[in-house]
Amino acid sequence: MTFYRLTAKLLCLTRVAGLFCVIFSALLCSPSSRASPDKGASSTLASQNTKKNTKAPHKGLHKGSYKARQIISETGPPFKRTPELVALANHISLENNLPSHWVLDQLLKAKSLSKVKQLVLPPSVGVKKNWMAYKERFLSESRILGGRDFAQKNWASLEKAQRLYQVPWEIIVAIIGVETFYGKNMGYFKALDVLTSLSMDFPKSHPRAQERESFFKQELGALLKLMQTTQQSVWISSYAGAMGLPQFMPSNWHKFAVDFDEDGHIDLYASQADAIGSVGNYLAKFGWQSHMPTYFDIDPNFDKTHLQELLAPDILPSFKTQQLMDWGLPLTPTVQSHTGPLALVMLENAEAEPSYVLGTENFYTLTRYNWSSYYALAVIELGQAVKANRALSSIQSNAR
Ligand SMILES: [Ca+2]
Repeated sequence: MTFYRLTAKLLCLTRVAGLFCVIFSALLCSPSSRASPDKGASSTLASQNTKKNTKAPHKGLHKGSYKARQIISETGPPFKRTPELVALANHISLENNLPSHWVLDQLLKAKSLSKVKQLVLPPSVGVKKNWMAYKERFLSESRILGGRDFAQKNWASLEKAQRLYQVPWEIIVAIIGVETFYGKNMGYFKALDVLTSLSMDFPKSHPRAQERESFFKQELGALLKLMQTTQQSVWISSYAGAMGLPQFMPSNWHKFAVDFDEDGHIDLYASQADAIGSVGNYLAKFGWQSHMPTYFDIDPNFDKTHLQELLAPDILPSFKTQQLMDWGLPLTPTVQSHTGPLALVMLENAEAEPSYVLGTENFYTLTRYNWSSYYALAVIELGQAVKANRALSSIQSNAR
């Protein structure tokens, strides 16, 4: 996720550097529109964690699940049976219709992770966002070629998802590419540890501590429900609890995950098909519209007289094309023929002039996956690059 997070990836060769790059990236690109950074943040961490694991996968993993290159490498002291922990167990039990003694038993197995409490804090002020740096990181040659290979391997599933959900295959590939580098970086925490830590000890210094703590309690309940339903005890996640190839939070696993390879169970770690279908389903449920562009380019030298009004709705498409023209934006005939609302999206480039695009409702839908315009545009451009590379490979193959 997130973020933001850019060139820092290159610095993530060690775990310590990984922590640094998460923070650095967040500073660079965390968009103001982002109301819920956790998912994005998790993905970014996952993406940035390039450290290769060589140990055997955790023995607790359920057969057929994520067996992995990743291992659980973060731990801490176990939670004690305090009144607060018992109260949390009772709360989750009631909310999710789970046996309270079973919930408490699970929470007593969780470890308190001080690291995740640091990672969920927002970036300190002073570092400017930088779209160009962000883009450079996510549109690396290895990520583009990885997307082409992922598409090649999963072409039947991608075609099926595109047909069923009306979401372009390259968008689905790009989301999985940005989130986890096509499954290479799905995190190295136990989701139970992460979500219990963030439910019990969410940092009070966070500007929205109460809201975030409540969010993580809900996600902890959703995870426990998954654990009980599947009888799988270990779920690997990012530092914010995002899981699998598409980095779904537990509640999203319940709401949007699908058994796309029809083998009888949903596995977003080991089944690339299930991940593909689930991403398509997620975007469809959030209103993806077939054949609608995601954004239009705009000449950055447009009249800035009404810039404040234009940026006020942030990424929410709010303006008709006539309104934009009335305020002096030079719209091409193609944009003028667009019938839906548009948003003027500004992406900062550190000290350089910002970039602008006109986001459509599909652009907005992408930000429902990760509440960031930087994220959405990176996904779009990575998808375009993967699609172009695949087409080029096909031409070269046919020429041989
Ligand atoms: Ca399946």
